[in-house]
Amino acid sequence: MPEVLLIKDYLEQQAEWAAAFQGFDIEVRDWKAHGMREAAAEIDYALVWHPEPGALARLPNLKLIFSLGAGIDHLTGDGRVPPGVPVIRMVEETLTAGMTEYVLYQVLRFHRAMPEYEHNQRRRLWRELPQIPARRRRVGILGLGVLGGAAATALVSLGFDVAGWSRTEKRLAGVTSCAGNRQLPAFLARTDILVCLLPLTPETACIINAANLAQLPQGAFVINAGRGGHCVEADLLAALDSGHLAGAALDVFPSEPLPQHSPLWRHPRVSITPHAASKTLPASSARHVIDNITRFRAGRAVGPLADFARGY
Ligand code: NDP
Ligand code: OXD
Repeated sequence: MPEVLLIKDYLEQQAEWAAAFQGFDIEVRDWKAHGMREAAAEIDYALVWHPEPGALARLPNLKLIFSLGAGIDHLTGDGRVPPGVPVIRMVEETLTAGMTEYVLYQVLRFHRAMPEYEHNQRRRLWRELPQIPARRRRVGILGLGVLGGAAATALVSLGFDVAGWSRTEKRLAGVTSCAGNRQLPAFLARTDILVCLLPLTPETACIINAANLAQLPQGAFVINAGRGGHCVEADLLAALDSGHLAGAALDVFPSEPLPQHSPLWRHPRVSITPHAASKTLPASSARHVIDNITRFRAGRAVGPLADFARGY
């Protein structure tokens, strides 16, 4: 009998998933449709996103849990992960490339004053704006891991002056490394465009707050593609309305979908995407799953593993 892999929302992209797993010795079932109670003992692996609390713990023979996203905050809630079952983060080239594209696009958009040109076009206003060379634009990336590191390297290749902030010091060609809370003020003070690519943990929650925003130079921009919980919305709006911040691009929100009544929707200096900076696509994420299951079956190391003590 083949082993069984459960996938969240498998049926919504069944053709893509089926093609991606074709030829691999596994039976794939939909997370919701599989009849959790009756068939619980048959499940070997699960590829999940925001599972119901306790649902994974009811699968007695689960060997590996795969997160459908790079973030694991959807699994940190009480009772979501059965003890002893390794959780593997989604780290694969297509997801990383998608985030690099998103960050490059948003940074270039602000760097080249595109929101202002678009505003002027609507007013039929022919006005050149100052052009600052990339080497004089300081980009600061909160989170210099897989995604932040790749975005930082791509920005360096375009000539930007890039720094990154992480828990531990990093060595990345052309990137100034700032580590820990002690170096956060200096990092913020030299950041014209702030990009958040942190995981959401108790230490990083609400990091985009009034006190930290005040340390950015006047006219700075904020790009948040980490998690909504990183940003205190009222503080961000106050900084935009006072003119301290010149603009924000937000992909993630504390409550998703962003509620209809949110003032962010209509704010003239905010641009919104629906948690779509980079998506987990079936073809590439299936390769990551197949690779790990193959390693697991051979008794080899799997990963990258989520570290729940660290929170990411
Ligand atoms: P990684 O785990 O590879 O990187 C996380 C980075 O954050 C590391 O550099 C880490 O430091 C740093 N960090 C964590 N905690 C702290 C802290 N307390 N202080 C300073 N730095 C800290 O994660 P990924 O790059 O793969 O993903 C990052 C996040 O991006 C995800 O958790 C998710 O929230 C978000 N994401 C959003 C998507 C979207 O579409 N909007 C898509 C994919 C991911 P160190 O290196 O020292 O450990
Ligand atoms: C992720 C996400 O964590 O899509 O991968 O948010």
